[in-house]
Amino acid sequence: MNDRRFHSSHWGAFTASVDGDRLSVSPRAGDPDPSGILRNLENAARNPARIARPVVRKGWLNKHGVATRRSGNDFVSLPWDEVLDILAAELARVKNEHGPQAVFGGSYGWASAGRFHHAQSQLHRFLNHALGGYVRSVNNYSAGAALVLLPHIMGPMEAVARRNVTWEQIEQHTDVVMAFGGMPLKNTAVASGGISAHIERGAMDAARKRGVRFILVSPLKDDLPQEAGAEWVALRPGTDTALMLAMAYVLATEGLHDKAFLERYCEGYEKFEPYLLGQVDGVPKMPAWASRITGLNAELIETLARSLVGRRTLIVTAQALQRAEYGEQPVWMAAVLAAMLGQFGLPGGGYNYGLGSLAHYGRRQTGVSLPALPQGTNAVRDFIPVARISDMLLNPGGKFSYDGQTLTYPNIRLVYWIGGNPFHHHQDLNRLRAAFDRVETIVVHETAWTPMARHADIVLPATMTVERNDIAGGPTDPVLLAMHKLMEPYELSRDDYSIFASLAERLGAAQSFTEGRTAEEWLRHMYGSLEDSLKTTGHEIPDFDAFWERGEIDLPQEPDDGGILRSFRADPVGSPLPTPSGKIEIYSDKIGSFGYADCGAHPKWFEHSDLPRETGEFVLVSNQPSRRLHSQLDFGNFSVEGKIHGREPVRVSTEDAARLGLSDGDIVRLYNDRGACLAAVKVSDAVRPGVLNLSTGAWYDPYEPTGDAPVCVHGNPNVLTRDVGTSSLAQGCTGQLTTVRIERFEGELPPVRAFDPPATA
Ligand SMILES: Nc1nc2c(c(=O)[nH]1)N[C@H]1C(S)=C(S)[C@@H](COP(=O)(O)OP(=O)(O)OC[C@H]3O[C@@H](n4cnc5c(=O)[nH]c(N)nc54)[C@H](O)[C@@H]3O)O[C@H]1N2
Ligand SMILES: Nc1nc2c(c(=O)[nH]1)N[C@H]1C(S)=C(S)[C@@H](COP(=O)(O)OP(=O)(O)OC[C@H]3O[C@@H](n4cnc5c(=O)[nH]c(N)nc54)[C@H](O)[C@@H]3O)O[C@H]1N2
Ligand SMILES: [Mo]
Repeated sequence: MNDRRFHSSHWGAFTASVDGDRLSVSPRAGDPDPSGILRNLENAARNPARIARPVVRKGWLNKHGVATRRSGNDFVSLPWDEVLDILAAELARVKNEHGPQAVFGGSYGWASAGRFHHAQSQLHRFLNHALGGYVRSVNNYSAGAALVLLPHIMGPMEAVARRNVTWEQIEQHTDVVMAFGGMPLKNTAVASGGISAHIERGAMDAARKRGVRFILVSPLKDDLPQEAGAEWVALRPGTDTALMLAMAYVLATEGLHDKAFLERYCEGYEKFEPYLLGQVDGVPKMPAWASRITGLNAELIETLARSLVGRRTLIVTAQALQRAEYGEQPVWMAAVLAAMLGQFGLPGGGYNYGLGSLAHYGRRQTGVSLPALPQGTNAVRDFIPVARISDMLLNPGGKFSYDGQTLTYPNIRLVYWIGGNPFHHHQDLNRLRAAFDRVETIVVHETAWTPMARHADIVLPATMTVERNDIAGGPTDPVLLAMHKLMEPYELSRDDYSIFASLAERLGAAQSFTEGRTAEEWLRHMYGSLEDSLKTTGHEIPDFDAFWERGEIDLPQEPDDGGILRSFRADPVGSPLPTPSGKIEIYSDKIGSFGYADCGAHPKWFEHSDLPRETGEFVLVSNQPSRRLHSQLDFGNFSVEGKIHGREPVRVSTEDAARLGLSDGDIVRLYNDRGACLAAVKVSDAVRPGVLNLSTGAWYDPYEPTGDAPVCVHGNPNVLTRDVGTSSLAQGCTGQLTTVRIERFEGELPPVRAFDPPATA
């Protein structure tokens, strides 16, 4: 096969042809700034890290129904039919003995692009039809705090993040962009569902050329691209709320705040101001106060605050800010600061949560909702906020707070995970291992031997997208893309759909799960429903065969209208915000009524409990990796080329490296009370002193897998991070920041075995 065919991924659309065992991948012709991450696909599909055949853990086969430690690699390979029989019987046992509320099907993760073969949709549909339901998870690791907070204070996250300020508006209208956490191009490489064109570099370049001023507030200088020409404000991580409060203090005390805007469009500024001025706690939130916390010069804070007034100013916060303890506060305080500047709802002004964190934001909306696989009905009511997985497994029957409710953790016997990697996404991996030890059975479908697959009892090999046909599209992308099958399935791997169809048959649910359709028939069916909904708005698209042949078609786009914030500005009475007061809630009676000590009725400065206090301690920033999406295809060419001696690089500031006597390529051990990992030093001027930067995504590679707290020899930061919620309000993930120590690794260097498949009998 040598013809080029169309395909798509979360990091961009492409065409590809097969060259022996490799793919030759070219970015989609219309993409002005494609991502290097595409190169991870070159050597992926026939990589030895793929899972070749279904396997079962020997220890589990001998005594299943009993919780065990799963760190060993004692797998036995069995024929598909036999494994499916064993798994169907186990699902039936758990359901009959404990009910579907003993099955955790939250299965968080990004899976891959494709509307039909979307792993979680397949799993949830299967569990609903075959078992009657499952314990689910709500929210995500990305925006755990913002998803819960924003509806209380402004409106749904989508309205604040997605349908708000666009790159087009910034190019034309904005004077100043103040970006807390930046808008790194590495992050806008990605959008779930696929991207036909990466526009962010061009947009920042054009804006800058028109004279837009970019201010980057971040511990890392490369959180904005060169093209933005930004001023770098290198604050201490975790202290943005203090900086924002001090800027607000300057506005309030110098009478620079927009009183008319606060009066007309906001609720409760007068209840917040006494806190700001120090009348409540005796601590005025003045620049000198914030200077001690943020490490920034007090005059700089004053100048920054004044320089935002009277201009079309846009405040942006990266998602990273809220992926930390008290993560609700910077999201809320950024909204208050923007409200005091009065630019909300004006083109290119106000506040856009998350702009620049993903390529979903800052674009026009697709004018039709894309078809999705129907999920059926889940009869189980129990759920967890997604990052409370270890808490749930370790505390069955335990109580926890969430968004004004007191909920109970269910008692989970079986965990079914597909399309996600908890050993990538979750914090405190040693605690996670202990939590999984409490479960009777873990089932995983995976494309490759990820650490989660190694941790399962039943491992089923799944196809990659390049081995099946699908359709890709995103909510803010103007192109619907065909994902053509490029290669045959690897070894004995099967599509998740076909695996679930076989299981459903064994559990008497074949017809309701498949509705009698093959995968190809589902694709046509889903395309048909898109055709139907477009027709109702007077749009025509070619039929499925023509679309398939062409490889892509354009979808209608919504106008760039600023969404509900713009209409609220135009008419606050006729178009109120969907909050209790109908206004921006600087003060929320509702949140106040929950009585939480860690998130009150207005934004406040809380000092993080996990930041350096002693000499020798550093803040570890574990941000998103530039060479891959999360842990996906960590064995791919582009990802591997970024490693040093096969290990993940940790960036150390030039100043700290000199003081510690470290240079490029040195292997170091990063450690704290929770765990330790090895990484390779990269000295950098882009890192604030006192900060270390180890991005996420290196596959967890424990040196002694059966030990209690083994060293990860590959460089996974989540052996170090803390597993606590953002607050009682949202219980979001707090993985971004933690305190560590660093030392040169002495002794014999252990090999990296992360990508070697386990030995299988
Ligand atoms: N310390 C720290 N931790 C973090 C973060 C952080 O900032 N710091 N960020 C967090 C964030 S924002 C997120 S979103 C999470 C991401 O966490 P995840 O989404 O869990 O990470 P991925 O590596 O994308 O996992 C997707 C998995 O799905 C598999 N997969 C792909 N296609 C298929 C398929 O068709 N079928 C099956 N069965 N499997 C498939 C891939 O091989 C991969 O293993 O991580 C979070 N973790
Ligand atoms: N290449 C690539 N792109 C991705 C992803 C990926 O895995 N790879 N993942 C995607 C996903 S799922 C998501 S949710 C988004 C996540 O989007 P974000 O959460 O915004 O991404 P991060 O890279 O974790 O963090 C952005 C920057 O915030 C800065 N930062 C960290 N802590 C602080 C702080 O306390 N204050 C300030 N001012 N800055 C801080 C860090 O320097 C970091 O580089 O990225 C998406 N984009
Ligand atoms: Mo995310």
